[in-house]
Amino acid sequence: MKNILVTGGAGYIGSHTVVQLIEKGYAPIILDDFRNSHETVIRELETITGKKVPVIAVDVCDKKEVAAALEGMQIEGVIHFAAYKAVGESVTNPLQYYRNNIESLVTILDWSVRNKVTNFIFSSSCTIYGEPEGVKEVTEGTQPGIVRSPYGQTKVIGEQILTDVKKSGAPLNMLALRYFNPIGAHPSGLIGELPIGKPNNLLPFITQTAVGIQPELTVFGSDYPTPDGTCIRDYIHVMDIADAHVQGLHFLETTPLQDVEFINIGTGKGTSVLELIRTFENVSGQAVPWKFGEKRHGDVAEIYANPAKSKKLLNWSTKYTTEDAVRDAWRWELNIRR
Ligand code: GDU
Repeated sequence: MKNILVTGGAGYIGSHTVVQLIEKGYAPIILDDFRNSHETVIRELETITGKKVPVIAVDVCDKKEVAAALEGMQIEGVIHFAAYKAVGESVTNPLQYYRNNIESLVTILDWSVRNKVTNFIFSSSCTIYGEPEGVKEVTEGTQPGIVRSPYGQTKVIGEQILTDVKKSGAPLNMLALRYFNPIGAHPSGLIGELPIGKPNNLLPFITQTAVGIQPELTVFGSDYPTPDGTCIRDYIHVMDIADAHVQGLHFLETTPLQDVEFINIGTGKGTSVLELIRTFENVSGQAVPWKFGEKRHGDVAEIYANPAKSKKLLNWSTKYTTEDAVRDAWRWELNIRR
């Protein structure tokens, strides 16, 4: 079995990817210091998969500890999720974001090159497109607009680091997957997104409002140039994103690459804020109290993926609908509140 190191493997997308790696016959090893995740996730992963999941609890930025913990291990592939991801927090605390997100990538890439890892997948984001002028459906070739948050900049710089490492002749085969808006949870309801404090993202805010933890949802902005005046995003089930990593590994294993490949991971379908609220209400039978509020600084009016490249290269497409994702997020929310 191939050992796959999954940094941030106890986190939201990481944990779902670990499940699917195990189901597809890989041997994932989680490297996570649990600063932004919960150790209970490991137990749930073992319940879902029936397998013991090895965990290395070190900070991925710590070069010495990483090297010591991985000493002698044969690692075939690395999937690097470990990073901070809150856009607003990155604006107030940019240095924390630059230090953590860049240092972790540099450390694990350096270890990977030195230890002859073959395949490497980096978590990028549609945030690297900023607000591209006059374009709503973005392809990997779309000319990006200005990227406004330090979080977004860490993804732009991360992609550049991959490119430069490849150009230097490193034999790594590398993919950067640009996720759109991940939502949903494992259909078992055992793992999902665990926002710490008040959620920043829309669907966790909706589900927390429905259970009464948040009194009311504020819809940021009502006069965007979209059919209902609210922002449009490409919401994608986290299970589909996890699957894209497994397909990504298959691709890397069979295709020696001359350059880093950058690939959109989205559904190709845009959904407005009001549409997502309505979908939630239909699926759950719960009303969500909401009101319109001010626009949120830096929000793009409308963006969704052109997923053609992911289909072609990774032989991947989504299997879950928005309804499935909302239903699974709701099951997860009810499960953690019991
Ligand atoms: N929204 C609300 N009310 C809320 C929360 C969100 O109306 O309480 C709206 C936002 O204004 C936006 C939409 O819901 O129109 C989605 O917002 P999210 O915060 O869930 O997602 P974003 O599209 O802003 O952010 C996502 C990722 C980021 C980054 C970014 C790239 O969460 O990590 O990658 O996409 O644009």
